[in-house]
Amino acid sequence: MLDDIKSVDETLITRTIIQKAAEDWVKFSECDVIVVGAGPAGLTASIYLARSGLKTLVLERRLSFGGGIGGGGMGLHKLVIEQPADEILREVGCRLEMVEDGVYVVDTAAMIAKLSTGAIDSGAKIILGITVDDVIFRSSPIKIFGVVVQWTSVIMSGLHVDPLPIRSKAVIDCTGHDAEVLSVISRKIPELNIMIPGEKSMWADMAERSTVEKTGEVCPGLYAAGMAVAALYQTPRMGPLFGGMLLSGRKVAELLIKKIKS
Ligand code: 48F
Repeated sequence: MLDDIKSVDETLITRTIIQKAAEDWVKFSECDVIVVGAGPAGLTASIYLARSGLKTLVLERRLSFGGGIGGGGMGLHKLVIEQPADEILREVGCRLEMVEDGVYVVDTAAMIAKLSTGAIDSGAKIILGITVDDVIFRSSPIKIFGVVVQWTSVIMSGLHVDPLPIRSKAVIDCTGHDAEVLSVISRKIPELNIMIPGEKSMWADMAERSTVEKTGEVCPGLYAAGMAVAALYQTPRMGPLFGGMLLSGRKVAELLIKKIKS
């Protein structure tokens, strides 16, 4: 049995990783949509964007998927989903248990696995360990043309290493409560007059509806989905009720598919 294990030259490992990673970076140095953050909103958006044939790159700061899904409700491994968001999870084969009519509970691990598999199977490229640090912009009229990225490990080290730009037709801020891309432009492009007041206190029903309603374009080339929307418009939080995150991700994808493909 041990004789069956293929021997692999160490330098082949190195050459393969460097060459194949470089091929991805070159291929995605220009793409249709950059999704910043692989939480529920970002993963859902990327499923529909990539499925429609748009070249979709998801950049995630951590070395794992799912954003806030894994934390469930106060660390318990369950989340609540309300209709019609259940249809998004059913599409990717995620098991749901009905709690009452139109209300479901889901295992956090299953939701992370199925949404991320759905995004990858649809053709989205997800790269982990990358932090979006800034945007590319042009003035008169102001438009966002992509993002500036850095290894998360470099940012954590505190070393001064210049980042690299990636161009895209659109960028979606799916970075959650801190709305990180929007925060950067609020500081660095003051002419946009964008402020990030942060979300309001909890009101689950209102939060779900307003997050989905206000999901969309913030300025030319830049969109917001998920909790970044609540942080931008100071709408309420909803806690571990996640239907709005999925519907927000699907809505931003539909808006962009229409815009880019028309
Ligand atoms: O926080 P997160 O899950 O955002 P979301 O998709 O969903 C919010 C819910 O999880 C929950 C909630 C709903 O009731 O309140 O909090 O809006 O996922 C955001 C992802 O973005 C990554 C971060 O690591 C997380 O995985 N992220 C944040 N900033 C950056 C980033 C950045 N600058 N560059 C790359 N990734």
